[in-house]
Amino acid sequence: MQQEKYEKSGGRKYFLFLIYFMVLLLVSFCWFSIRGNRSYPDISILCSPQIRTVHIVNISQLDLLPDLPLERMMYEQPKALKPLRTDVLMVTPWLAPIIWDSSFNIDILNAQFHQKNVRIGLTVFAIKKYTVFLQTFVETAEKFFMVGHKVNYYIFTDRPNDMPNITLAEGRQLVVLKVLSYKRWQEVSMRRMEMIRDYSKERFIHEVDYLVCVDVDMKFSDEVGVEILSDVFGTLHPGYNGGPRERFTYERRKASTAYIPPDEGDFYYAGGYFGGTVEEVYKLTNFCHTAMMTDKGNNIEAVWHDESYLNKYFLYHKPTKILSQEYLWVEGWGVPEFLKKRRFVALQKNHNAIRNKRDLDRMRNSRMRNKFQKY
Ligand code: UD2
Repeated sequence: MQQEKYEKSGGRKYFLFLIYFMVLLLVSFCWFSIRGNRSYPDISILCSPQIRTVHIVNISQLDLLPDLPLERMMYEQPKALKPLRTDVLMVTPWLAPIIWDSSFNIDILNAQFHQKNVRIGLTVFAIKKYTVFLQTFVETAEKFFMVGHKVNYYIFTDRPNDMPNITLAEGRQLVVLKVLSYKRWQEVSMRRMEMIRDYSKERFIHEVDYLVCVDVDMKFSDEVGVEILSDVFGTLHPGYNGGPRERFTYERRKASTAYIPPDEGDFYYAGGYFGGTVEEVYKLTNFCHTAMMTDKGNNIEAVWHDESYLNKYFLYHKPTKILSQEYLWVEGWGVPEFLKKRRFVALQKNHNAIRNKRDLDRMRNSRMRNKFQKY
């Protein structure tokens, strides 16, 4: 009798286990089908709530695109045989535009970017004494940076209490990200790549469409708008107005991952101004940080730190847009004829006061006297 009871309950357990196993199999099938659907967006496999039936429905991502209203706009007609500027290079050999004043119509661009309802993240680091630059940076950005668009300021700092209180325009917000500081200023500058990479993955990808990554010891002095946005962009360094590539201060030691041979190179890009979609900025910063770490393991540091790795990246992953020196000039420098606007300028800073003493002594004795006087 007991034996029979035992066999009955054993059989029921076996039956329940079988049902459980089949349900698990069906759920896994649905899950992997839906995940797989990311790479084949035209097919969706949907499970009914009871998970008894599986329907195959054709939905294309293109069906979900919103209808955009067509709006009439009045502006000067572009002429195929009338170049907008003849004194500067307006497009690279890989067909990336170089952005100069008079080369674009901001009204057309604003209309396009407003339709996309973009949000732009502006990242800036103010570690240790560099917090003194924050007030001017944010105040001038409020006046000139992406006016009329949605902006998130991401301020990375080890001193959140030093953050000045600034009233922001509607649609703009300021996010303070508390991060570690490093002893050497070179390390502080280089580690920005790692932090931008990590925050891109964890946070920025969910919050903004584009990132613009700049130095803090700067001020905006004219309009910087959506004309700068593209998949991945870099900026011409103000110290080079078309010199030969072998004179660029790329990393020239073969032992470094940032090495560039003398017969390669397009432009010399500034470390203090790059950006693009969050995905592209993630790729760029990941490359630079990984390369730096490889060099660190081999006891070598590239000559211009993060800037050297950035130049290496842009050599083999060409930027889709390039900002001219209008977007990065130096306060107190003369203004050449080709420079119609100075939109973002590096402030003269007292290196002695802002960096620590030991590094300054080393700088005085090396060719690194002034970051912008590279040759
Ligand atoms: C150039 C580049 C910079 C970087 C550096 C590498 C430009 C405009 N600047 O600037 O991007 O590639 O060369 O040598 O192209 N910082 C702190 N606290 C510190 C030290 C640095 O917050 O103690 C941050 C801060 O945002 C600063 C940035 O790192 O703007 C770069 O440091 P820097 O401006 O002193 O470097 P610099 O002038 O040589």
